Amino acid sequence: MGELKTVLIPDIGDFSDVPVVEVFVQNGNHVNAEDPLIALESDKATIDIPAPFTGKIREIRVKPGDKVSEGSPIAIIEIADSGGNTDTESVLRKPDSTEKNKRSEEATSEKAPQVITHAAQTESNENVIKAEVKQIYPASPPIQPAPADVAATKAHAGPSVRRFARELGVNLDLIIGSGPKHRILKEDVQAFVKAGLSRVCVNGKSAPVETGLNLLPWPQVDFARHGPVEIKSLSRIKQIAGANLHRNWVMIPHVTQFDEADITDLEALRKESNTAEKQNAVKLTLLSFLMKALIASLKKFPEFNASLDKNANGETNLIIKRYYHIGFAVDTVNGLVVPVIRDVDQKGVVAIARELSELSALARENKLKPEQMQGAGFTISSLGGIGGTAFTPIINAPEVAILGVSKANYKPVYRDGEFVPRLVLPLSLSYDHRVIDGAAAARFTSHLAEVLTDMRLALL
Ligand code: CAO
Repeated sequence: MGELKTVLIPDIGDFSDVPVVEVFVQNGNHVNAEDPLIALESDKATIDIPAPFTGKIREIRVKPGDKVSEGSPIAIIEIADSGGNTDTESVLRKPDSTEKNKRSEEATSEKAPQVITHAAQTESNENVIKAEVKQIYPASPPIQPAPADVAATKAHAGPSVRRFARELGVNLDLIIGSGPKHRILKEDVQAFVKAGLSRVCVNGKSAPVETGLNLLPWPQVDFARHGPVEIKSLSRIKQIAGANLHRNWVMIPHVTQFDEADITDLEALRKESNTAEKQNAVKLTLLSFLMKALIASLKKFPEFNASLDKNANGETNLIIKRYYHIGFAVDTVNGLVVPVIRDVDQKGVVAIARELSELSALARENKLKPEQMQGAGFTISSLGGIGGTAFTPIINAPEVAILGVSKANYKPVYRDGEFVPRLVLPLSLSYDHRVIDGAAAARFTSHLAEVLTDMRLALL
């Protein structure tokens, strides 16, 4: 039989009567030097008391709940190597000051603990995992969902730390502790939660939370150094419109759905109507038919004629408008303005065309009254008279969608076994993805294209 030595509580600083929270060993267990024997928990820190030497546990002198101070006996170990310390009665192992300082630094440090995955909990591959984790999360760990039964984890931690982790919903399997043998301390759990709160997951990896756009400053260039320049101030309309466009572009998650409508028959009807209507001096433009067709689609898909709104309790609602006021973008020398035709659903194509013409004339003369630019539920931006095949219009907040229209062109369309020339109108619908799903947007443009192809559908 080897030599028996009593292990005493070493110098644990100013602590006394510290409760034992966990005993890690049992009679007969083999322990290596530095293996934790018991854990103490003071108000400020969790302290592991390690075995001072390798050997077999012959007696345990403490149980959870006992209070101990420096010099209290913990256990009797039969030492394996009799060539070591031969002090027969007791061994008071004082951790050297460097180790003590390191431990207390670790206990109070805000440095995040390292993290492992579920599949990787064995000691053998721990170093590899630690290296991988360090690569992926150089500074701190990601938020991971805790398993349903956090207490069932095999992580190396005392009962109070487990309880603490359970209360916070932290999965201890995801933490490599900073205690001896990677024992998880309360501070490790706190650091894990802190790190999680300050990070978000992007593509499965953690990323710092940024509240602003955190952009680089705008480049300052002296253009005159590179050649002759002319300085022109922005019009008032451009300044106001620019600020609105900027806000809308930044704040609304835009998606643009592209589609095409066969307007061959519509264009024939429009041309024919214009011949007959000439006496009234109102030219029926494509835009007036578009507005009429649009009302049919808005009635079928009401969430496109809507606005997001926060109520007094901070809850977000969708306000669906049961009126149909349509804005249309007008290009003027001073910039873009958006007059509004009210109650389009109650007007015929001729009345719409008349109003379109009057309002665009007022817009170009800079004579629109504020009320003539208010109340739209949906906006059309038509560049068809100019050109282009498609574009991504910016939603006019607080609306949730805008229809861009580009130049119609004849295209070969395959019909009944042959290609036939058809006049095809490109549609570009930008929508607020917080309100409208992609499928709804595709249904909306398909429906609108159908109506434009056969305007009789607008009457149904
Ligand atoms: N495809 C092919 N031709 C088109 C067309 C289209 N989508 N839309 C209009 N046209 C034709 C018209 O038929 C007309 O030809 P005719 O004289 O032979 O009939 C010609 O182009 C001019 O039309 P228009 O532009 O004067 O009339 P409109 O009703 O179509 O448009 C208005 C009125 C106010 C929308 C337009 O003048 C305008 O200002 N458009 C610019 C809008 C804009 O800047 N949008 C960008 C905003 S940024 O998001």
